[in-house]
Amino acid sequence: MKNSLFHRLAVAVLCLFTFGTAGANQFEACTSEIKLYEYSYLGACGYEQTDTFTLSSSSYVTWVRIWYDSAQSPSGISATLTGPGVSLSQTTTKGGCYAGWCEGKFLVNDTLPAGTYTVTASAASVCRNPSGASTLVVYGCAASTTGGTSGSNLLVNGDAESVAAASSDVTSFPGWSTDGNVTILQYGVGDYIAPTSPGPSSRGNNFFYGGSVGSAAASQTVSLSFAATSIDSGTASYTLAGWLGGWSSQNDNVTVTATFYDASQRQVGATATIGPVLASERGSATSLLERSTSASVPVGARSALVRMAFSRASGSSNDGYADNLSLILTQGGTTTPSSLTSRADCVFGWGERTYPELFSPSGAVSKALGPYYYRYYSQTNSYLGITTSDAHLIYLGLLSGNALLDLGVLTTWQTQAGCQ
Ligand SMILES: [Ca+2]
Ligand SMILES: [Ca+2]
Repeated sequence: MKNSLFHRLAVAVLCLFTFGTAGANQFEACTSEIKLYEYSYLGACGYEQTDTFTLSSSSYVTWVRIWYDSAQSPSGISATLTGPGVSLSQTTTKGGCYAGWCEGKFLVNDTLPAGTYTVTASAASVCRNPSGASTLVVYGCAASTTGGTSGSNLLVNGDAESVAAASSDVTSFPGWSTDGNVTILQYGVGDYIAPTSPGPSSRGNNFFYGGSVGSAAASQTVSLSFAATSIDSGTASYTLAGWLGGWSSQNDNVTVTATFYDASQRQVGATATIGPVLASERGSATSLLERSTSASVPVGARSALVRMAFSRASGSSNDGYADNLSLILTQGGTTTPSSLTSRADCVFGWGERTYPELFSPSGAVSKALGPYYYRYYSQTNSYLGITTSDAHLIYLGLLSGNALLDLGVLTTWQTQAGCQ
């Protein structure tokens, strides 16, 4: 016998997930389009034209411009774009023309992961542009200024996982501008913090620390323009959160701040701060403690500068430690209580570690949409989420025949997963 409530909920969630996936693009449009890559020459004239471009970090790509000779290809050109997780073919949209050369607009409008991409234009008319304009230009937003979405972490590489497990110091990594001293290191290397030290249950491989200097800092700017209307009506709020700590009885520490700026780069409102976490708060144990602060986003804010500053008190290593940093903006009444989302995130992380055959790749970004909070796993085409109204764990994927499966109350799974 069909449970009608279950059925209605399943249909609702199916629609929601479908909308959430398809609708992601409209929320992540660039607030200020820039050239991500520029190349003056695309192959040689006379046969299929192929070239590559590289994105050094995950970026929102709006479109790729391919200049072509309109006299030779009066009806435009067709092209393909292939790379990590993408394979697109289309006839380019005709843009502006100059001296017989026209821009073919290859539309992407999606977030592309870091990597090398290949553009192939099947027209002999694509070659060096005699007007001097670059033949191949990739437009979009650097990931650190991507618009973002309500309810999801706006920080790029807030978890230090954008690089492989760092068995030795890594001082150059995506997302952050650093002074060259902030360092990513793997848990368990040397005498630093261990995988089993008190801290987040879902901590990945790596954490941030301050290197071997007295002061070290890293920062990134995130755009808040996607929520401009809510911000200016005073109904947007933010939560700055992270796990912060240090080593043994030393008072080496890290402080994380978020400073808000308006469209003219003038500071607005108060700066949000979490940390420092000193040795007394850690019971002199090498560990990470969760810290967060929430408030209304200052009216007029269009961007936030998030900065982690490490300070050394003892020894040679600057042992302020940080991981799982997040800045989350919520609009109107759709706020999910952060304690619920952090509990859900912990269970999601446990699910990823325990059932990689169901939930891959691990570390998917959590998203809030309406009364749901969930992660989508592209490799296994499945969802793991919660209903925020009654805090039930829900699954949708191959194992459930792509129907919603209610897995019961979250608290049961917290216990199973060892989450607080
Ligand atoms: Ca981490
Ligand atoms: Ca130290």
